[in-house]
Amino acid sequence: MAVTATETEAHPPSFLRRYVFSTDHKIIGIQYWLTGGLMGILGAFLAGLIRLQLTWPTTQWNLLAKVFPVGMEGGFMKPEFYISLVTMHGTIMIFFFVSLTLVSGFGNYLIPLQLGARDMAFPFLNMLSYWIIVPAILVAAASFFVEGGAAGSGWTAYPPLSAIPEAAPGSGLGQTLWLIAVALFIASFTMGGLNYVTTILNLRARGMSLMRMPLTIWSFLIAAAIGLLAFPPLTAAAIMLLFDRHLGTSFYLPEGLFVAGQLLPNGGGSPLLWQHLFWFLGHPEVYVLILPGLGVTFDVLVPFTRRPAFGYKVTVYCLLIIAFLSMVVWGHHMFVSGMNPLIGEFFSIGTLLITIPSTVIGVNMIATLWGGKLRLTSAGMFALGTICFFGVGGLGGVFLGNAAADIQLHDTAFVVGHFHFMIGGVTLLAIFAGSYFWFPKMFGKILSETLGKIHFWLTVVPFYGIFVTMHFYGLAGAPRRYYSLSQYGFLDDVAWMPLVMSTFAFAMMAGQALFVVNVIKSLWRGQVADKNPWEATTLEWTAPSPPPHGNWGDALPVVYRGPYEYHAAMGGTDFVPQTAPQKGG
Ligand code: HEM
Ligand SMILES: [Cu+2]
Repeated sequence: MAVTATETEAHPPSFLRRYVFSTDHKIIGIQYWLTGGLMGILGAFLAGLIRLQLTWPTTQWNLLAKVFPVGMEGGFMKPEFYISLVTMHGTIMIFFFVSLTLVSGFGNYLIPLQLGARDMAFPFLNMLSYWIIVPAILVAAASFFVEGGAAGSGWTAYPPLSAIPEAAPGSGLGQTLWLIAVALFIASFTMGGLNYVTTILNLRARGMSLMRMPLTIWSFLIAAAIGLLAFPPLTAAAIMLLFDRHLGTSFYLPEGLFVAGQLLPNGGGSPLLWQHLFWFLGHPEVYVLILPGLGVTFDVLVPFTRRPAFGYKVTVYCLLIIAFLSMVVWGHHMFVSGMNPLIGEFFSIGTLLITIPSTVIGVNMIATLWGGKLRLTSAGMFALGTICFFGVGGLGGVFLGNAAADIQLHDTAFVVGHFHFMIGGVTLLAIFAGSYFWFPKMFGKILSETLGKIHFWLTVVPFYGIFVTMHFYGLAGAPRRYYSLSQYGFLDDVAWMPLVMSTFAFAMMAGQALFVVNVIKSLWRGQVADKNPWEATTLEWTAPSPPPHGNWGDALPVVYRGPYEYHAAMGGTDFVPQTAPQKGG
């Protein structure tokens, strides 16, 4: 299946086969990275609209009325448009930004390179997985322009709102398109997952034992495995939801529902069934995104501390334990669903157990810094930021994992603040850490460090500003997914907070423009990168920047040692690549 070097030289492929319908893992990785980046910009734009509404609910926005003539009729945001924005912001950020950039982008790019392979195990399947994502995105984007607008039942799509087309404007065609987009995403991610697991288990270079794999690879392997286990239930759930919507079944619909004064004929189903099936996917999905974030953080951190990753094996075991626990704690999203308190206790304990391996990983990250010779590059700074966000996010999780506290905090802005640190922040910073770090390999140019550092501060400071404030806004009782909160007297004391959050949000968005500028500027005339600009040890740094089709010329690399042999104390050449033979062997 894999390409050989001679095959590549024999017939140079056309432009279309080379850059568009390519089966080369590096091109596919870059396609995912770019597509995900564009979706991140779209998701941020939607977040901007949400913030506008929450901060200035009575202001008239004539320009926006021109862009969204229905949702912003007369310049004022309709409630149903607001909830569509929230739904699509969450959906796009999770499924089409973080999943694509971090997991599919870096995964496809790095797995063969860090393992010493020529390509993924199934290159055609790999190309197909990307080209299924494209229609998924088009379907999701089109839903903004259909009657009733985009889906409006949250990224969690709870029935009955999502199951009854007449329930609300966004429950119509927009919801059906949402389900199709998510189904296509799952099909694509499943193909990717099969490719990841097969490639990692079967295509490692000689000497690359499992315990010599970089932590990034471990995190992709584990993320792919949980993805493969958790996605099928959502697929089944989504098909059942489509049946409820279009074929008159009642999987999720109980008896006695009225819509517009009419009694619905459904009966016998339960909306809670969806919540179980959704969160059986939804919680592991969080780890499908966060574990690669942690893996990438380690791989970026280590070359800039010039010290081996502290507790490598323990980190691997902790990742495995987290993966296992992540499959059995989905009920912590449902504490208020009226579940038996004993079952709630089970989910609470499971959730709090996750804090143990998570803390160990955090401590290993910090211990990696101990005694190191820090090189504060943009990539290294983003990796340090990831550790901080992981800590803050984890602290919020301790509150929410306790059923007794969660019953107060559920569906408040506290939750939104918490999950933005974890699934928004850890992953966002890891994406940037990885981008600054591997950009030279991907494109042969180094990103500007000055712009990178300003970008770092304009990301991290506003992020704290927005989402720490959001925790307190939630503690004051502010509910999430409400299109206007100005009429609630109990929020008078904290009425200044939305402006603070929005100011930081717009500052942060402006800061992200620096990254786009940096990418364009550096591609155009950035400093040319040699093979190993960061003096790092893993295999990708022994290939040219960027590597040719087939990656390694005629001979595959051979691995003699672990991934992180740095000796800060040594001075001079303080690192030993994985391909350096052991002395006397
Ligand atoms: C520019 C930075 C961002 C800002 C200012 C922002 C802001 C917001 C706001 C205001 C809400 C809605 C709160 C509500 O009314 O319920 C929200 C929801 C959400 N955001 Fe973000 N966000 C940002 C980035 C991200 C990122 C990077 C992710 C990545 C995973 C993300 C994932 C979500 C999700 C899953 C929801 C929940 C949607 C739902 O309730 O169905 N956000 N965000
Ligand atoms: Cu969860």
